[in-house]
Amino acid sequence: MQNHTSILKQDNKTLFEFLKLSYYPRDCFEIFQRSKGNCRDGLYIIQPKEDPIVVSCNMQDGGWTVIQHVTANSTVDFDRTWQDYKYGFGSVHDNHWLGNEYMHQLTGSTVQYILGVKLVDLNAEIKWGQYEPFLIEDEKSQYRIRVGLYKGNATDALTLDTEAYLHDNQKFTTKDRDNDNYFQNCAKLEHNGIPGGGWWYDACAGANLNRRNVIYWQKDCNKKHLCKFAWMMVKPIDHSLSYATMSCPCQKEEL
Ligand SMILES: [Ca+2]
Repeated sequence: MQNHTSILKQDNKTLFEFLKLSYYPRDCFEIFQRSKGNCRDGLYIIQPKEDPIVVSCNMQDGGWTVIQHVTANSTVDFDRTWQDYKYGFGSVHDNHWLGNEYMHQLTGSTVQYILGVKLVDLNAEIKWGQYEPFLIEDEKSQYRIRVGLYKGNATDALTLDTEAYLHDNQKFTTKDRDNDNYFQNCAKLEHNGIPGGGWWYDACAGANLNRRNVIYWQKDCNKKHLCKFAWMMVKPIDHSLSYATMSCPCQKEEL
C-alpha cells in the first residue's frame, strides 16, 4: 500500500498534467515552437480567446494558422451571409473561411500578427506575400481589416492598386450587409454567374480570394492568369516568443 506522501506526489503530478492540458495553444505558431518545428501539417485545436477551435496548421512554412483556403471552382459556396462569415464555413481541412470573429480573436490581442497570402497558379508556380502587422477589428467595427508593410513576390494587392481599389482599412461586406463604397453591394456582383462573396471591398475589388470561380489577386491571379489555390494565414510577429517544448497532444488526425 502506498503511503500518503507518494499518493500526494501522484495527485500533484496528475493535477499538474491536468492544468497543463486544460488550455490549448493560442495558435499554430505556439504548437510549432513547442514542438521545435517537429509538428506536421494538419488539424489542431487552438484557443485564441475563450472558444477552442479546430484549425488547419501550415507547419512546413513555419507554423502558420490558416484562416482561408480556396481551390478554383470549389464546391464550397462563398456567397454567404454575415453570420456565416462571422463563425466560418466549409471544411477546415479543405476549402473554408475560418470566421471573422476568430480572425479578430487571433489578431486583436496584444500579440501582433502577420498575414501571409500564398497563391498557386495552373503551372504550380507559387507567389507569396505578407503584411506586417495584420489586424481584424471587432464586429462593432464591421471586422475592418488593417494591414501594414508588405513584402513578397506577389503583387501588393491590398494596399497598392492600379485600379484605385484600396482594401486596407475597409469594413467587411457580405450579401446581407453592405459596408462597401460602391452604389450597389459588391458581394452581390456576379463574375461569370458567381457572386463575389464576402470581402473587405472598396468599390469594389483589386483582390478577392473569396471569388471562388476566379481567384483574384490583381495581375497574379485573374481570368487571364488562372490560379488553382489560395491560402490566407497568420502568425505572430515576435519570432522570439518562446514556449516550453512539448509534444503535439492536440492534433486531431481524424477530423
Ligand atoms: Ca455599397
